[in-house]
Amino acid sequence: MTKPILTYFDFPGGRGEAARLALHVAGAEWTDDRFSGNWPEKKPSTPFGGLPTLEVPGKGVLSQSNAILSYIGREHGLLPGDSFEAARHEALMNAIEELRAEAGTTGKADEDEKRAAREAYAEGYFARWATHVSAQIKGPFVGGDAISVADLKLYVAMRSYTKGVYDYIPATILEAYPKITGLMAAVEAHPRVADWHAS
Ligand SMILES: N[C@@H](CCC(=O)N[C@@H](CS)C(=O)NCC(=O)O)C(=O)O
Repeated sequence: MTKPILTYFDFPGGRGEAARLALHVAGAEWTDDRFSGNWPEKKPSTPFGGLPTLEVPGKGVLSQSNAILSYIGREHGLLPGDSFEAARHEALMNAIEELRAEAGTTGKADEDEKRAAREAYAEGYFARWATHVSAQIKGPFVGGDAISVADLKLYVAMRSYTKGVYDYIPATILEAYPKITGLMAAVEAHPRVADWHAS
């Protein structure tokens, strides 16, 4: 093996898509391994029982999406060189994982309960979260003019909302947060991101 292998489920979203985008934006040589085999069989062989993983030649298998993004960011200049500023970007990535966990609690089996949970989430947790995140964005990207792995993670996570993936959460929910929609537009306009979407 001469190139890192990024393994993730075969869909263009979630924790793995941000890492795919990061490797592509970085111009790295890498293998895009889209797992479609027997997951229960493979799961125990991963470091923490989940995907994505990044296998790095001569090093080993790295797990946890934020650690993978930080590693790619440090290796390829997609995290700021200043330690504090890099940690601020990593804090934002952690906040995205917290949002995912909270959103996960709204997936009720009963439709009425789901609607109530999603509406409360949108007006409460999500609104507070998006206000905090907006304050972290210098504009257009988190750190100002340079794109980072935190921008890519935020972009992928927020795309689920603008695509209306969550029942009972309007696809317009981000319109109240121009810093976030501005960041998404800037990520989408980045030539390497456009190239990824065209390929
Ligand atoms: N904290 C981990 C969570 C990993 C995770 O739960 N990944 C999901 C896909 S996005 C997964 O592997 N789900 C299948 C499972 O947990 O069995 C990370 O950030 O990478």
